[in-house]
Amino acid sequence: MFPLPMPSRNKSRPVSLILGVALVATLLRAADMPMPMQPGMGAMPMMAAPAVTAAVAVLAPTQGNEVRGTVKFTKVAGGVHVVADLTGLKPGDHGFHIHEFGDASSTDGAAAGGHFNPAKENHGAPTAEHRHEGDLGNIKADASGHATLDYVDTKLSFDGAASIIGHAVVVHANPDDLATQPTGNAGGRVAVGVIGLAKSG
Ligand SMILES: [Cu+2]
Ligand SMILES: [Zn+2]
Repeated sequence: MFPLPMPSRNKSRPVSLILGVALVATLLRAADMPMPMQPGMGAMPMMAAPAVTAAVAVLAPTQGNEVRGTVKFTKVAGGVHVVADLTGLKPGDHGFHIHEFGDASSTDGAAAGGHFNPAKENHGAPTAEHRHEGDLGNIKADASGHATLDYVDTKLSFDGAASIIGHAVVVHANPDDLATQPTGNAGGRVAVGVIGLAKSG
């Protein structure tokens, strides 16, 4: 083996010296750099987001359906008060859920994804200990297709990863059997509405 030719080493030394100086200069400059903040910002506490206490979903029919209405959610002691009022349904029970995505952009409601399930539970009845957070059970329409629901749900939340805000309410063509995984076998989606912030009180 021959050693590396001297000219190469002689040339490389000044280059590495320059790079070294440049690196030190960069580090010193970074240390001197002010924090990317507005003056005085660091001295003030961060503004906490106001607690969410009310939400609403306005449901619109999917293609070929006439189901529409509102679902209101209000924070109460022990849970969230759910008040729904829908029209245009076939008489009888209809699966009624909160789905994962607040996306009503597809004509069949499919963009709303599956049931909202932040706790990774199985599908179940709204009264079940273990259920998807989005499992609100069924809503029953009378002979004229009008349906109302009024109850306090102990699993729904307005806080953190479990918050229902930004997700979607979906009404189905068929009853939720409260057992079949992971959908309740409730059939097609007849109405979708995104859950948004509402004025409190
Ligand atoms: Cu559903
Ligand atoms: Zn479910």
